[in-house]
Amino acid sequence: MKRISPLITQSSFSLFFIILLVSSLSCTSENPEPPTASGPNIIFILIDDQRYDFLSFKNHPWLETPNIDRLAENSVYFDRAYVTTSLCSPSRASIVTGQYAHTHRVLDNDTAIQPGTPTFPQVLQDGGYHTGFVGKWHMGGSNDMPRPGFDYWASFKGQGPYTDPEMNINGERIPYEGYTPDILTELSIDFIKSRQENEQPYMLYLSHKSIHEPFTPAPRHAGRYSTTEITQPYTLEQSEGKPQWLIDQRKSWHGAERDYDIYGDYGDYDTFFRRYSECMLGVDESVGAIVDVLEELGQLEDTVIIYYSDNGYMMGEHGLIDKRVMYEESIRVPAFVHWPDGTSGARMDDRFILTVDIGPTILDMAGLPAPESMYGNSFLPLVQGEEVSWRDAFVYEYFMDPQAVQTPTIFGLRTEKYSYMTYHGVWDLFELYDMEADPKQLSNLVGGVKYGHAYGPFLRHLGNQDPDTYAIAKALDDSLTAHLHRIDGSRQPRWVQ
Ligand SMILES: [Ca+2]
Repeated sequence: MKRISPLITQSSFSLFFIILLVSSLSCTSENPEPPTASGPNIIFILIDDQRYDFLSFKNHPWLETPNIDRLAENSVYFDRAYVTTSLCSPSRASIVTGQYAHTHRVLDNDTAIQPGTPTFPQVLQDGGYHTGFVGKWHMGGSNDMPRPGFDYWASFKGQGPYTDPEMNINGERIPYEGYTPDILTELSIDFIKSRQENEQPYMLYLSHKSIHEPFTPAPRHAGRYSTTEITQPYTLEQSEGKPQWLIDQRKSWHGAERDYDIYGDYGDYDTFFRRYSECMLGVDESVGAIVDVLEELGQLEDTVIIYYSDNGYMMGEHGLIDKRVMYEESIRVPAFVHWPDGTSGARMDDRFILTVDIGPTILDMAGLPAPESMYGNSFLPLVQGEEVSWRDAFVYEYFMDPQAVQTPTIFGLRTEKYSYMTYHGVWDLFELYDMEADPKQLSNLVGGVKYGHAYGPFLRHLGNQDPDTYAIAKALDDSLTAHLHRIDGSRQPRWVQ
């Protein structure tokens, strides 16, 4: 038997230690300093329930939003910005994860994001950004504790109140007095100012709870529009060619034929509309205050400001109030990017951008790769005026909410020309609108189908009764299915199979 000489053994032993030592030294030298980030400061402002046309910038006849207008006029304004699902928490989850609701599975206003799901704030923090969150998080019921990915946290439970909120500041609950949107603004300004002595870039996520119900304007704005003449939308009375479930909804708590007493004691349509509008004045002042502090610090030109809303709002169109449905007032939102040093000038862009694009875009601005789990695309090339191929259609989905069962599960496809809406779990009409000829969505091209008591797939009845329109609808239907499959979705969601 060959024996190992003690000398060799000793040498091997010493060598082993030398390797260990070198390896240990090498680990120490590679053990990184915290990553450094070199991207711009980024402020993401999210408004709650602001519909796309609710800005004086968008030619609203009497609403006053001078501060947002001033910013929007000097921005790349996205005139066709949409949400992929029109409900607060599911939409907010799509924003932070870059995923559709069928993937992140925050399908109602109580569910939390699954632990471990990559979010853009987490990637920013890991990439060396200092990250702050101020306002309504709402994903996870009444849990107001700091979420992963944030160095600074100032939030509250659920929707939070409009006045005197108990704020959770970095894990400690502190009572505040005053109008919540003002308090969120002050905390945001404190955050911005606190970062001035630090070269590390920051990302501030200001997540307003306004202009959500119960519409509660700041005391200084209450009554501002009390004498303003309110005009109801001319689509309010229109119900011909609509699905029966939607006609029935007119009398529900999300319908225009009820008492407008959802959460607040509005009593009538005019009061309902006026209070929603007066809430917007507080949001406008908030944006103005953020702009003022950046100007004061000489940072308005090189700070990215992204403005978006988590969903739109029906104000009586088609007899509905609230959101959830796929009509434009519910899914289209105001959106712009103000970044004079990073863009090639103010302009209007009419390509489809989506909530799921926000995370990838912010990470792109920060010079960080988006996780593969994010479905959306960075619209930074659009902001910078580059020629890129871009989507010409997108999927919309909404999953029936146990707290609002009058709206069924929806799968839809919005293309440049058409808006196609299918309903899951109800025997009823689908909807198809030619958006070029009928932007207010009055004439349902498949609304004349006699469904009766025949039941069975809607498209089969359409094919029997109107072959020409069937050809259009079938192509859209196939495209919807293909689009859903590309994002790992299905019109037969796995959890109901
Ligand atoms: Ca909302």
